[in-house]
Formats: sequence, structure tokens, C-alpha cells
Amino acid sequence: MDFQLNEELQAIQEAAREFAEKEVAPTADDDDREHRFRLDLVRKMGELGFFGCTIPEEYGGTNSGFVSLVIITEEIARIHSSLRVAINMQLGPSRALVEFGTEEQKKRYVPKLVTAELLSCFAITEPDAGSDVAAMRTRATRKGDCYRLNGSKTWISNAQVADIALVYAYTEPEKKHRGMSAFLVDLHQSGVAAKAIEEKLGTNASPTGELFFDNCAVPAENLVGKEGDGFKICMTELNHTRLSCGAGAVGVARACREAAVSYANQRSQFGQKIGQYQMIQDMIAQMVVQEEAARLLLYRAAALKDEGRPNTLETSMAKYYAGETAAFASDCALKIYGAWGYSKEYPVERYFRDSRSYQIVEGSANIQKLIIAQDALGYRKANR
Ligand code: GRA
Repeated sequence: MDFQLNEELQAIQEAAREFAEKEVAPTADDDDREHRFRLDLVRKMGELGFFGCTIPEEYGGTNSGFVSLVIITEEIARIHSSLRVAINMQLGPSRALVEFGTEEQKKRYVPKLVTAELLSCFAITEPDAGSDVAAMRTRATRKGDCYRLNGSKTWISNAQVADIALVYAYTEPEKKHRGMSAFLVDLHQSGVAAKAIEEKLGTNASPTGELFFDNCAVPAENLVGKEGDGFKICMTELNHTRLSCGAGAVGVARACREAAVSYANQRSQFGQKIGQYQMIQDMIAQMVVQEEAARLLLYRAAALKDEGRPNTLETSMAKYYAGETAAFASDCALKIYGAWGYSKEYPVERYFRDSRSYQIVEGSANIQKLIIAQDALGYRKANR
């Protein structure tokens, strides 16, 4: 067991940090305030290979692995949490294609997803199907050489900017989750409409929206995997995107810890730096330990993925704990900054707003806890 990053991973970390500090940081607060989606930065991330960590070289990836994915995501989210969402939007569909797609689908789409020439998203959630994925109502009915897609999706990151979506729909609803299928859908075609969700608490520089499918004709060759594979593909995909999401949470927790330490060393009250007070030290100590513990959980889950070993349990543990860590750290940072934390003068209020997403997206904290507890109690093994 080696707790040091090897030279390759250190170089990847440095490249991601440099990009984030030089190119993302200068406008992060303005981008957030103005709800500005930075396609230019997303494309640059593509050029730097940030979307290809888990993609084989023959499809344009770097194949540097899941540990590198965690490292890159943390560095980006440390500077701007919104921008790390782009990683998952390219990762989910491209990995699903690598694992379940035909050779033609892989060749046609994956290299363009890695460079972000094509922007993508994945569409699972519906108004009445959030945690309960199997409750979705979107249908795909085979008609000749096409499927007709009908239904709507909500809370879809990238909905209004993406070129293609990996859409989950029922082909045989009577079979419950075994009747779900996955489709690659061109979002510029007729029968598709997107609508932005304008007002959110945070993650404002990452577009979120709804997707509507009205008898949308999807060529049969765009079915991913076989009919009925959808739920399995969806869970496999979430198992990857949850990891990167957890890494984003650690990035936010780190930003909070760094800001809190800097402010505690600078602000004086009652004749001494506030860092000298034990109540501040209590918060700082907890922030330091939780951040480190969350990172180690993520590295372990990522290493298992790189070794091709079962990791659903470890991924859920890492994602759950990282989300709680980000929320706790942002809460502490706000308290340490006091009124300045409540103002827009410092990015701490942005960290606070963005941190909340990590307890909700990619399977809520409670869903992760269900997976973990049911495994511990012996009701249902997570790593099947
Ligand atoms: O027995 P079987 O062969 O039918 O298989 C079952 C099970 O083995 C079947 O699915 C299989 N399965 C899995 N396979 C591989 C279950 N979990 C996994 C897995 N992780 N990997 C049915 O299983 P089940 O447990 O009976 O299903 P269920 O009770 O209907 O639901 C399970 C569960 C609650 C875990 C699932 O619905 C779930 O994960 N819900 C959370 C949904 C979620 O994460 N949504 C995220 C939306 S996307 C998003 O947030 C984007 C944000 C972007 C960003 O910020 O990054």
C-alpha cells in the first residue's frame, strides 16, 4: 500500500491545478453570479484530456484511470464547483458507450465526447422519479427501424447546451426495471425540446434543465446495449459519476478549509487572531480530518475501479461521506468568516451554496446510506 501519488498522477494533479488556478479562478465568481456556462473552458478541459481519463486510447482517451479522474475533479471543484459537472456529463455517456456500446457507436461518438466537440448529458430523473429510478414513465416504442420516444426528464445537467443525451426509457414497462433501455438521442432533432431551470440555490454556472420528447424518432442503431439493459447501464454509469461527484465535494471542502485557515490567521478579535481560539481550532481540526478521510475513501474506490474489482459499496461510502464533508466544511467556513461569510465579498457563500448539491445529486445521501446499511445488515450485498 502506497499513500503517495506516483509521478504521473502528480503531473496530472499539477496540470489540473494550474488550469484551475490560472484559467478558471479569475472569473469564477462572475461566472457564478451571471449564470454563465463557459463552453470555452469546457473545450479546454477536453483539449487537456480531462474527459478521457477512463477512456481507452483507441477512442481518444488517455486511459490514465479513475484515480486521475478523482484528482482532476477535485482540483477543478476546488476553484469552481459548477465546472466539475462538465466532467460527469462527458464521462457518463462516454463510459456507458465504452462498456455497453457497439464498435460503431464507440468510434462515432466517444472521441468527440473526450474532446468535448460534442457536449453530452444523461437523462434519468423525471418529475416523479428521482431516487426511484424504476418509477420513470418515459417510453420508447419500436416502429420499424426507429424507436418513438415520449416523455419528459427534469433536473438534467447540460440539458439546454448538450448535443446528445443518453436517455433512459421503458421499452417493456410491464417487466419493471428489466424492461428499461438506454438510447443515444440527438438533441437537435425534431421531437426534442429543452427548457432551462433558471433559479437554483447554487451550481449556477452549470446549466440545468428539462427535456421533452414528443414522438421523437430515435434510430434503432442508437439503442445502447440490448433492450432491457437500461437499468444495469444506468446503475453502472452512476457508479462512475458518483465517484467524480464525490471528488467535486472534496474539492469544495478543501476550498472551505483553505479559506477558513487563511481567514483565521488574518482576522483578530479580542486582541488576538481568531485561529488562537479553541472553538475555531475545533472546526479547523474537524475540517482537516474529514477532508482527508473523504479523499482516502475516494482514492480507494477509484483504485478498485482501476483494478477492475467490485466497488459499488466503496463508491457509495466515498460519495456519501464526501458530500457530508463538503456541507460540514462550508458550514464551518461560513461561521468562521461570520458576516463576511454571509456577504458576496468572499467566495465562501458560493462554496456554501454549491456544497449543498453534493447531498442531493448522483444519488442522495440517504440513497447512499441505504446501500451501505443494507449491505452491513446483510439484506442486500452492494458488491454483487
Ligand atoms: O436482481 P436484478 O438482476 O434485477 O438486478 C437488480 C440489482 O442487482 C436491479 O438492479 C441491480 N442493481 C445494480 N446493478 C449494478 C442495483 N444497484 C446496482 C448497481 N449499483 N450496480 C434492481 O435493483 P434494486 O436494488 O431492486 O433497485 P431499486 O430498489 O429499484 O433501486 C435501487 C436504487 C435506489 C439504488 C436506485 O434506484 C438508485 O441508485 N437511485 C438513485 C438515483 C440516482 O442516483 N440518480 C442520480 C440522477 S443523475 C444526477 O444526479 C446528475 C448530477 C450531475 C452531477 O452533478 O454530477
